Amino acid sequence: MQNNNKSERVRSDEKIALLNDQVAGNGLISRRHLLGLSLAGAGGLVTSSVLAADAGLLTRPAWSMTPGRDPSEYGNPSSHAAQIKRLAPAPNAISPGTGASRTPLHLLQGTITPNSLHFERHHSGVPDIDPAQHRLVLHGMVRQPLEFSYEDLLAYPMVSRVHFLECSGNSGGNSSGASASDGSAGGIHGLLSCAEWTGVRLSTLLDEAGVAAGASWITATGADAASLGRSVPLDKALRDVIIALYQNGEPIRPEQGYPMRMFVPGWEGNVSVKWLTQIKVTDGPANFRDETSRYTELLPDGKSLQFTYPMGVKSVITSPSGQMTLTRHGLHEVTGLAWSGSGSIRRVEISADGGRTWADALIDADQRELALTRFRLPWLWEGAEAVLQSRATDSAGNVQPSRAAWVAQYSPANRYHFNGIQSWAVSAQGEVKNVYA
Ligand SMILES: Nc1nc2c(c(=O)[nH]1)N[C@H]1C(S)=C(S)[C@@H](COP(=O)(O)O)O[C@H]1N2
Ligand SMILES: [Mo]
Repeated sequence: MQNNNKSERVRSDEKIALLNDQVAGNGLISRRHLLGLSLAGAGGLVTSSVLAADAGLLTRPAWSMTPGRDPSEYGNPSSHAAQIKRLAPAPNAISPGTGASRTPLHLLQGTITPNSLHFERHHSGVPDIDPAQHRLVLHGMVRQPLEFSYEDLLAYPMVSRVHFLECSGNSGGNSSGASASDGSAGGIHGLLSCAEWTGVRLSTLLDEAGVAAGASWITATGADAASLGRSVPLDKALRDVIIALYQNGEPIRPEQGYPMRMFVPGWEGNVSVKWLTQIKVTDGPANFRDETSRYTELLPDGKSLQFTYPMGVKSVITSPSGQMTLTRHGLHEVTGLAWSGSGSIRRVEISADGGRTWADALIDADQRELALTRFRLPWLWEGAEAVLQSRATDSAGNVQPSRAAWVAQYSPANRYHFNGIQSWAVSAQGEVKNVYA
C-alpha cells in the first residue's frame, strides 16, 4: 500500500524463517509475530527506509523552524487527513433528508468511531432540536406518568458503555446478485460504528414511574418528522437500555439523536430511536410502520420473521480490502473488525486461500460485550492470487456463516441482517476486490 522500492528487502533468510512460522495456506504467519516475540529482522520486512550510513544530521523541515498556529476552541483533523470522510450519497431529491452515510472503516484503526465519522441513517432528516424545548414523556402502564426535560435527565446517575451500532441493512449489497459489486470495506459494511455512550439507565426512569403489573413491552418514538417508532420487550428495556446523552464524551451529535436517543445494545440500529420524545409502557408491541413494512426478514416460504433484534456474529477485514492495491511484496498485516449482538468476540480466524485453511488472528484477551473487536494477523504476500476471508465466533458459540449458508436461509428479496463471510480477492497485481467465493 506504500512505497515499492523496498520490496526487495525481504531477505531470503528472513523469508525462510517466516515461512517456517506459516500457520495457514498462502502466507498467513503466526500471530506470535505481533506479540513482540518477533523473529529478528521481521520488522524490516515491512516498509521502513534504511537510513544511509552517511546521512548525517537530519535536515529540519520548514514546520520545525517557526512557531505553529495557536490553540483553538474546537479541533479538526489534519488537513493532510482530509480524505477520511463519511461515504455520503448525493442529497435525496424525492424524500429530503432520507438516506444514509457510511463510516470509512477501511481508513480507520482501533475500534472507536470518531463522532464526525459515525454512520448516519435518517428516515426524515436531522431535526434541529432546541434542548430547552424538548421533552421526554414516560407514560402508559405506569403508576405515575413522568415528563423529563434535558436538564432533568442530566441530573440523574449515568453509566458509560462502549457498544457498536449496526443498521440491519448493513452489508445488504452482498446478499444478492449473481456477482459481487465493486466496493470498499466502508462502502459495503460502513453502516457500523462504535462509541462510548453515556446516559441514564432506562430502568432508573421506569423504576421512578413504577411499571404496572402485566406490562411486558415498551414502545419508543422519535421527535423527527418520520416519528420513527419501535417496540422493545420490557426485560431488555430493564436489562441494558440507556437514554444516551453523550457520545465519546461530548453531547451526542444531532445526527445521532441530540439531545437524547434510546440506545439498545447489540440490537439492530433501527431500535435505537433517535431524538427520543416518548416511551410508553404497554402489554404488547405497537407494530409500528418500522416493524411491519420494514425491518422484517422475508423467508423462502413467503413468511417473514418479525422482531429479530440481535445483530448476528460478524467480521470484516478492513485492510487489505476492496479498492485497495498492494504495491509491494512482503509482509502485510491483515486487520479488521469483529462483533456480535449476542455477547463478546471469542475468536477470529483468517484464510488467505478462500476458506480452505484458516489461522487464528490475534485479538485482545479482554473483549467487551456488544462492542467492536480489532483483529490482526501477519501475511507474507509475494504476488500469488489470494482470497482473504475472516470468520468470527462469539461468546455464545455462534459462528459467522458462509455467504452461501446465509443466503439459503432467506428469500432472495431479504437484505436485512446479512452477516455472511466477506471475501476479498487479491490479484497478482495486488488489486483487492469484493467477490462471492
Ligand atoms: N427517530 C429516529 N430514530 C432512528 C432513525 C430515524 O430515522 N429516526 N433511524 C434508525 C436507523 S434505521 C438506524 S440504523 C439508527 C442509525 O443511527 P445513527 O444515525 O446514529 O448511526 O438510528 C435509528 N433510529
Ligand atoms: Mo437502520
